[in-house]
Amino acid sequence: MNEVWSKYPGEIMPQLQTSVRSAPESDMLAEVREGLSRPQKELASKYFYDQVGSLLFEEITRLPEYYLTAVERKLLLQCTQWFVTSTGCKTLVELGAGSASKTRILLDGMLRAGTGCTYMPIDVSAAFLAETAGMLRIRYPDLRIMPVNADITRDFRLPKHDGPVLFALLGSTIGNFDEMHATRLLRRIRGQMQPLDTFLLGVDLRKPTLELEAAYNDLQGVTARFNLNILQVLNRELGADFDLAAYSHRAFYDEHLHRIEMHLVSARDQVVTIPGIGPIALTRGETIRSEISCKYDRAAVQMLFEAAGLEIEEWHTDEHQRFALVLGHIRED
Ligand code: SAH
Ligand code: AVI
Repeated sequence: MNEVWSKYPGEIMPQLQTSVRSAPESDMLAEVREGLSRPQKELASKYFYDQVGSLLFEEITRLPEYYLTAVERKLLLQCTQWFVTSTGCKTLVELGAGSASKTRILLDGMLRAGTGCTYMPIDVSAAFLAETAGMLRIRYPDLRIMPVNADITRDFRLPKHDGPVLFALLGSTIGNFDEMHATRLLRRIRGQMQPLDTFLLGVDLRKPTLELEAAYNDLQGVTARFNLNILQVLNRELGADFDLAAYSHRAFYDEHLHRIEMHLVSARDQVVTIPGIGPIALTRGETIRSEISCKYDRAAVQMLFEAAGLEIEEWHTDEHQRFALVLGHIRED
């Protein structure tokens, strides 16, 4: 079954769609217009993930400075058997699945335990999602793989599936949302859950600034290329005329807000034109914020869960408390 579910009822996305957008163009245009008209110009980080952006993120996960992926992988290797047997999950629904490389640990566990039969990766990056699904179909011929091309910041529908379901949001993707949007996202997940379903969250933990800033300012400049790619996406998708050579990458940790902020810094006074938005002036040194990456501790995760109607069941972390896997369920009032 070589198809990708779309958020549009009745429509199956073509396998090789190259657009980063799963929302109609006017939504992207409206979001970009709104973000660039704020005093601190801003772009939604979901627009990083066209085919190039998705590949650059994969490269980031292999960088020595970007410890997040390696630590989370180690935790998954330690905990998967327990997660799979204790939850009895028959379906794994993963939000923002990417290449699903770490997810294979969970899929192997589900197959070993004989509980699982369905994997539903959800991602906004349509072509990359189709590739991930294709690779997994070859590797796991006995698994039902049902990719869903959707934007998790909007309401989405899931195809019919068996329960119990393990919903997973890994890789610290929750960090890319501020408190209000993170709460909304978790509520949306909570809204899809049945009483026996569980939720697995991967969060990056608060730690010294030096270590965090190194992870977002790698020496090979891959994160800088990832950051600049968002402008390329706007040029292609919206016909904007950003001159990529006139921007540079900046990432820093805000210790008060407990988050990395990633910006694109304008090298000179310049005017960018985006059809349907018009001319946008940037002064030399002015920045566009392209991403936040919030860092958590247990109390902050607990507050987030409570606000979303969820409860922490288990908290697993590594020996240096760099990253945590949090298992949760619906909170009974
Ligand atoms: N879970 C993987 C990938 C994390 S990168 C890991 O742990 O390594 C973040 C992923 O979320 C990307 O694949 C990106 O395309 C996807 N993504 C980002 N914003 C999204 C959105 N609003 N809706 C759906 N997917 C999104
Ligand atoms: C996908 N997300 C959790 C990554 C992060 O760490 O916030 C994206 C990223 N940005 C720069 N490096 C990686």
